[in-house]
Amino acid sequence: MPLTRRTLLASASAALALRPGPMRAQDAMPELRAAPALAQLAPEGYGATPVWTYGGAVPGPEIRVHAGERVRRRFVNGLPQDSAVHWHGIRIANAMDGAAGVTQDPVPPGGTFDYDFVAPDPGTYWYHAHARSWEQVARGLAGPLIVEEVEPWLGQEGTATREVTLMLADWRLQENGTLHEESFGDLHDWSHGGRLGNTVTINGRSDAAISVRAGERLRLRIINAATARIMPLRLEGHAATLIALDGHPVAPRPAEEIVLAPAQRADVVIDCTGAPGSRAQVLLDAGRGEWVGIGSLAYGPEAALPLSGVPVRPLPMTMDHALDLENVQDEDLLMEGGAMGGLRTARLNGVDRDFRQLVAARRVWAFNGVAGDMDQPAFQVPLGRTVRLTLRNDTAWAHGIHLHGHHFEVLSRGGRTDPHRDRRDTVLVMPDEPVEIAFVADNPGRWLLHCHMLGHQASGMLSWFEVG
Ligand SMILES: [Cu+2]
Repeated sequence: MPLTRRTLLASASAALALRPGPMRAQDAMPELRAAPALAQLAPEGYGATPVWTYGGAVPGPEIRVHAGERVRRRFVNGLPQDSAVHWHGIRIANAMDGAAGVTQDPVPPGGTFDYDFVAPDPGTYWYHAHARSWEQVARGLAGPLIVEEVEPWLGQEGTATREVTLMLADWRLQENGTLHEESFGDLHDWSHGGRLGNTVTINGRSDAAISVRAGERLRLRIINAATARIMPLRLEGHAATLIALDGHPVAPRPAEEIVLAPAQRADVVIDCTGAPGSRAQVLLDAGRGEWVGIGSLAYGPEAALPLSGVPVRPLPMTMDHALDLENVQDEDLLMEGGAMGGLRTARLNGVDRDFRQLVAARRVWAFNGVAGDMDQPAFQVPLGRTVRLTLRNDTAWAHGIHLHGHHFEVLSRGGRTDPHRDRRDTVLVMPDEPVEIAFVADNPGRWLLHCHMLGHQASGMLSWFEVG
């Protein structure tokens, strides 16, 4: 048979058919399907909750890669609404960012979109819907995205022997287990602290029991996937050591209490000092210092392992780029509006409106005097320039401000230098406490900048910046 392109292809495909070896990476495009499903959020005996899921469960499947590897997923939209998937905290190629209407067209019901990107930095990340996110995330569309260190950290001297992901979510459930749908988009919620739920779950259960063995040292990857609830957390009877925030390594430090705004993550190490057969509660401050159990560490009956006894080994520091604060572009982000905020006017559809008109249009917050208009960026910056952004909260509420595509350093809070200078992708800004952050604008494109209280985002706290 003469060797032609046609026969070459025919024999190649025949060979493939005959040798069902492992699929090559470039052939595989695993599906990530969003679709309605039932989830047993409340304890057995209560009704299951109709939710929206990735892969049929809440949280969605944990995606795990090593730093520098590609994440590839064919998103399939089995929802009754347009959607898109955002990969929160990943310094991602702009076209893969999943911001519906900004970096891609929304994916219609029945449609697909292929996400294919490199995850450059190790750490604890997550993915979630970025279309009507105030509803879609509250219905369950979120999952963990874990980027492992290139050189294994787990199992080394002073590290942990095992790790557990704890994805926390906040649901507004009715007696029969269904979501309270009538209050989706409630403007009273949006103009206050956002849609707060009445049931907090860990990994999709309101009575989660995390199995542990006495004596072992654990790395906990904690993710706040709530749409509005700020979560102060404690582990009853356990001393936690903080090792990373929003994926970024920090010099290990004691953390008796961890406060996670929506979208924030913390990695902590704990020594399981409880007795075999005992239980320790995961405690959440539900407001005004009222600590409630939202799950537990459940010790198995096995005899205790010897405690590690050595200091917690830090994660390898991985960030490569340095801030150039000598030659910096200064920008401001002024937050205004909301209940008790005294906002007089803000621009909407290019025209200044009074607060009554803003309420009628369901835009009750403003960034720099603009109530969610997207025609102009908040700022533009040349590629590679360092930006120092001062976040000023002139409202009566806390806001968790998130920048897409970049990681920033927290320089100061309330006018005082931040002792830790943590690197993050989401920062909690309290009323009347300006926060200075800085980042190298090293990722070209149009990037969203918004409050991660998702009802706030939907009602005015949304803008964008352009790099390059
Ligand atoms: Cu907010």
